[in-house]
Amino acid sequence: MMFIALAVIIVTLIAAMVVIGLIAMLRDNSTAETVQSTNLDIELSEFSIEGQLSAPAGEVVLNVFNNGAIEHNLAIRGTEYKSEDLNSRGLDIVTTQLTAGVYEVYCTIAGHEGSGMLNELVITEGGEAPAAGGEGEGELTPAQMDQAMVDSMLAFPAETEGRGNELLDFEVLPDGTKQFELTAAVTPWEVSPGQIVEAWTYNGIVPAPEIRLDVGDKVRILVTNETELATDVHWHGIHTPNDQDGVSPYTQDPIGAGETYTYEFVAEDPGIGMYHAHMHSQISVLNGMFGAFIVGENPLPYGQTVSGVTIPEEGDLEIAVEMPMVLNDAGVIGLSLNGKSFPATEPLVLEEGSWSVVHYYNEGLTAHPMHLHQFPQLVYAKDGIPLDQPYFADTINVAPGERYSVLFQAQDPGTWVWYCHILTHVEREDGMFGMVSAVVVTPEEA
Ligand SMILES: [Cu+2]
Repeated sequence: MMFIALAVIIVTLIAAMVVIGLIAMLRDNSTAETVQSTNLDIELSEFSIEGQLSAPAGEVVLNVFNNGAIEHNLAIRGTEYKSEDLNSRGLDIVTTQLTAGVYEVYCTIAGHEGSGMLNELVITEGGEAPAAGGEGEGELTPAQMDQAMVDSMLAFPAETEGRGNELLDFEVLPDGTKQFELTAAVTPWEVSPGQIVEAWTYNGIVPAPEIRLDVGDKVRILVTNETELATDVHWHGIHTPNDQDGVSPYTQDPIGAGETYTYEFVAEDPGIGMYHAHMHSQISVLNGMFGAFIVGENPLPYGQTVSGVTIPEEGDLEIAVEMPMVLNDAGVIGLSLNGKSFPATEPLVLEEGSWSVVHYYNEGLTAHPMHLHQFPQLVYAKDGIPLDQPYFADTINVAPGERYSVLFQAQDPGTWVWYCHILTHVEREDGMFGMVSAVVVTPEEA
């Protein structure tokens, strides 16, 4: 009996193994005949599309990952294939059927393609090995790259429509109050020549109009919201009563679409501040709703000697140009200085020997080390607070929300470049762009 039982078990096991083997063989055959599927990992960021960008024809599965800080997506031009809009660290899997050809992949969010989110997806004939180096690089020859860099630099300064930081006019009311008007709206803005984006603006410009007050001014600011989202305005770095701080719903009701809201306070302290929306700031501020707000006189270190350099006394120190330098790196505006990307940035033109004051503001998402060739910059105020011990630096790292005020003397004629020293914020394979400007010093009149 035991012998028979053992024989039955052995025969059953052998039969089972044969059946499993047959099923596996059948499976292999069917897979090989029906579907050739390739998985590609593609990474989105500010502002590039990188990763595996080559596959044989057939089913191509795109694992689209947003490694940037702001929202992005991926679309294949000329097809219906498009990922979801992905928040930072978001992933979407897009299954496509593509025939051989070269497809443009891009981000459909306004301004992102123009800022660099464009690449090529190469689909080869089925069965061919993917082309080597299929990451969209090496498309330009070294000579072409040299030429593109020179051409982009010689285009500076390029004309574009619109200029930010214009001084905001006000009306003086019978009781002496200075009344300003701001309108928040989505309006076109030319970031660099031909690159027109749907910016979120105050009074149609990026950066918003500069507000200047004297200490002690009574101020009234009417804010009309023509965007579709509710908003508010925070006076960053300016002392106000709590109910004027602009943080809805804590300190006020949100300003709904189509509504007008009035802020009213006394500018009691000097300040080098900025103003921007607080609600939905990751949309509105990054897309352009920010501006400079200055109260009172500059706290310059008159007569002080710093690192062996004596700053002239008040009355002897004439400031030829005082300007805001507002940094941004995200939204539809992208990597920019005062709302413009090189070569549309504006040079600071100074006569030899003249003095200039610059207030750096960072309204973006990452720090930018701002470097000026040749002239040491005397950092005399941080966030509008005068420094007891001002210091010279040639590179000033400005983090989001910070302000640094600097004084420098333009001592030598020539074009001196002035830029963010994070090199990918200023150069691409196809030339210079983004956070670059220059101080142009003209020889002193004989
Ligand atoms: Cu930078």
